[in-house]
Amino acid sequence: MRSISSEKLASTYTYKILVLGPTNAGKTTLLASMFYKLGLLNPEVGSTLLTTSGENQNTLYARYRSMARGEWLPGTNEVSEWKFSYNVWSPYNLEKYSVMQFSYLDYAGGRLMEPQSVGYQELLWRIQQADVLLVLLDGEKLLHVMQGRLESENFFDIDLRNILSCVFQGKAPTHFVVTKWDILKPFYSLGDLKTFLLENDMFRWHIKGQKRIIRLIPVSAFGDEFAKRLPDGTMVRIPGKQPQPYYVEMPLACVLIDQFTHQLQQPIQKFKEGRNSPLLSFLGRRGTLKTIIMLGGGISRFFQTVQIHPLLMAGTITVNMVLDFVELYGKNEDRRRKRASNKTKRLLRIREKYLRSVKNQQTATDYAIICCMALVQKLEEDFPDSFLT
Ligand SMILES: Nc1nc2c(ncn2[C@@H]2O[C@H](COP(=O)(O)OP(=O)(O)OP(=O)(O)O)[C@@H](O)[C@H]2O)c(=O)[nH]1
Ligand SMILES: [Mg+2]
Repeated sequence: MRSISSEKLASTYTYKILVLGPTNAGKTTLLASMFYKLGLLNPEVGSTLLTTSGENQNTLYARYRSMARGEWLPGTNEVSEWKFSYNVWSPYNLEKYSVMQFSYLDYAGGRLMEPQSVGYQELLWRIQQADVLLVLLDGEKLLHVMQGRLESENFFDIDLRNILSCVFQGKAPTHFVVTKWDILKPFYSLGDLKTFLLENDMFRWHIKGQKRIIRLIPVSAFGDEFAKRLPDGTMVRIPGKQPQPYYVEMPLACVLIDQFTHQLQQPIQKFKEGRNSPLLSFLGRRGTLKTIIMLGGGISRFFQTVQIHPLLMAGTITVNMVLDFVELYGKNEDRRRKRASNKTKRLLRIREKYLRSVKNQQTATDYAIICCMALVQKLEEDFPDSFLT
């Protein structure tokens, strides 16, 4: 039986997310719409609930409500930290289990990113501590740049230069989140955007050769039906329509999977570099992740020195599934595209089955992991171009 202390440890295990982006990129709006979507039961994401303090909840709902009324609010322009608890709710025994925490640090862009600014050293420290870095790119601005209405140097040199040079001082998985996708989508696909970004030397040099996971995630806090964009660029609400945010939950869903994959890389590297017998080295070079872990002494021994959610490793069936799921990260694009084919339905069936067995924190964590896998799978299926590395 699992001890109480390890269950407590699991519920307080915190994933640190650092959000960076120029002013007006949509950082606060993303947070408000993500909370709106994940803070209530929603079959799209599974039987999970994101909760936070009463004060945070009021602030985020107020932000979301003004957005839904069609009030385009001014930026917040400050550094703010938000703490969330991720819970699983069982409709079978009517219990709620807290399985992990997320700390979401919204770091305004601009001057803070400049090496001479007062907070620069602290920012670098936070980048190194983060489990995942979210870099928000303003979708509307990108549209203007891609249409040649704004000099691309403005975007790359002013918005991105400082962010890229900070972000790549750390090693954490990095998600480029393209906000306001509702504005970009009628004109360009994610593939067009990926090609456009990679044509820029500075962007390509930063991305190429990186071992970390780098994703490109399109999100919309409004959805496609809520507002109309007039030719002069202003947004007007379409009467009677409500916002239908889409993909706003994906950055959070990717955190757990990408942090696990990232943590796996260290012991794998160590094993490959270790002075193993020729037979072990041979098997390690050619084997699957599971073979390497087995050769490295089993799961708990293999992960001794890295930071992983304690109950993620303990659920033997789920750890097996997660290993299969992340197996293809290091592989070439064709194989990853193959993974992104038609598996969401299967994962959703497994998710339903697991929900029935949720009865303690271990089973709740297993269920939460499957929910995240199903969402990541959906993202990759809908957008095979969302891999940047
Ligand atoms: N059409 C559309 N507009 C959006 C979306 N997300 C944000 N916006 C608009 O973009 C503007 C800026 O959003 P904010 O969330 O305040 O941006 P921010 O990055 O927090 O800005 P600062 O706090 O100044 O750093 C607001 O007027 C939002 O309504 C979206 O998904 N679609
Ligand atoms: Mg803001």
